[in-house]
Amino acid sequence: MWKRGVAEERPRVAVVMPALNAARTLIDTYQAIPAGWVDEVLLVDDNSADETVEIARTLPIKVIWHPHTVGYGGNQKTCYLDVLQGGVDIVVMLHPDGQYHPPQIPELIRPIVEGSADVVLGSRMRVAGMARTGGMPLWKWIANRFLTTVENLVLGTTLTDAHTGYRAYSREFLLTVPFLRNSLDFSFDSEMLMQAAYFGFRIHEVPTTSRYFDDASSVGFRAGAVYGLKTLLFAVRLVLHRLGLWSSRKLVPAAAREGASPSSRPREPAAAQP
Ligand SMILES: Nc1nc2c(ncn2[C@@H]2O[C@H](COP(=O)(O)OP(=O)(O)OP(=O)(O)O)[C@@H](O)[C@H]2O)c(=O)[nH]1
Ligand SMILES: [Mg+2]
Repeated sequence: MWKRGVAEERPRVAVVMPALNAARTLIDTYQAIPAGWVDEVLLVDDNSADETVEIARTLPIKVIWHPHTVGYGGNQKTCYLDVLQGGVDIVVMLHPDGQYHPPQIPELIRPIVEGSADVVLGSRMRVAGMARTGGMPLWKWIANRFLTTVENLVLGTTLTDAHTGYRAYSREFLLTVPFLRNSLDFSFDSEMLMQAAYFGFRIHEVPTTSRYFDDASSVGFRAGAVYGLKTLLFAVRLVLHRLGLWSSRKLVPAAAREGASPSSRPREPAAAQP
């Protein structure tokens, strides 16, 4: 597999970190990114109340700050816009809160580098018991299993963890999915995944570990319930769109433009899944 300096022709890889109040965990997260696998690192700060921006500026990474808070989804919009325009081929979304394990980045990007996937999810459920061992609260585990099952039924997929925050996306995927139309909040991630399946992109899962501790988890029961409900509502919207009853602009693929690879073409939505 490609590693920096090993081959001339290699994809350009960016790690993007959507941050809110990540000052305590940022440096450790950054330092755990494996040397040689990543060409650029971007942190977008969503108007943190702590020293996230000041600390990020001590690192050899690009920092963008929002003048006002927009939310986790809005933050990712800035992340993807910026790296796409810089010519990136593969984007890894890494939470700067230390929840995920940066040394697993090579495994996460491998299916895209090898041309067998467009979207790769770091699954905490691929290995039985791994999520709970990492400290995932029982209610989050149950909610995740339930939502992932519903999404599999709607999308015709066989995912084990549709709600991981550890993901890699290809340039073609990011140029096709109209992500700027997505939600500003945490349901952005659910929408990205459902769009990926609906547009017929190849989704792979690789097992990844996660840790739960105070600084790595801000989603309480209330925010989690809103997230779950919005995820279900988007699944319903997708079904209605597919049936031609209520179209959604989020499910209309964008025409790939400047910077797209020659293979990047707007895709036909996938046929109704069995
Ligand atoms: N822009 C933005 N980023 C956020 C917000 N909340 C959290 N983040 C960042 O997004 C990452 C994920 O936030 P978490 O609260 O851990 O959410 P999660 O990982 O999806 O959920 P749990 O860890 O299971 O609670 C963190 O690295 C935060 O820095 C927000 O409201 N706006
Ligand atoms: Mg977290």
